[in-house]
Amino acid sequence: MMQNVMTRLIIVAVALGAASAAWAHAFLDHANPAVGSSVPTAPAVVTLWFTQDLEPAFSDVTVTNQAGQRVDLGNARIPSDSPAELQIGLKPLPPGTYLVRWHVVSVDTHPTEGTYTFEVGGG
Ligand SMILES: [Cu+2]
Repeated sequence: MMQNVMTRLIIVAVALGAASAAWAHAFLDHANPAVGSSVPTAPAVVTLWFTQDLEPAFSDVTVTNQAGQRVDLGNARIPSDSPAELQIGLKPLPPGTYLVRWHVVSVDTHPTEGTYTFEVGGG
């Protein structure tokens, strides 16, 4: 009897472990401009690639300058042919450091968020 219960618990634990591995959260995989990078010319778009497909209604990204002002165009989008990708257009950026702040909900409904900076060089 007791052994039967233990066996069931082990089966449940293994199943949960497998499920969490299969449904990992959407973490930032890489970005362009890259995390912490310095780019010589101002990019027109910031693109983020995540480790899991995103829920468009609950996923957004903003880009601000050192004064905290928005420099993005407010047009965050997830390409229909690339559901783990999040893009946003940028205003013309003068040299400086910019903060990318993202918050997304993956298709498994788990929210994640993060920030990173990139620098546009002064030449
Ligand atoms: Cu998750």
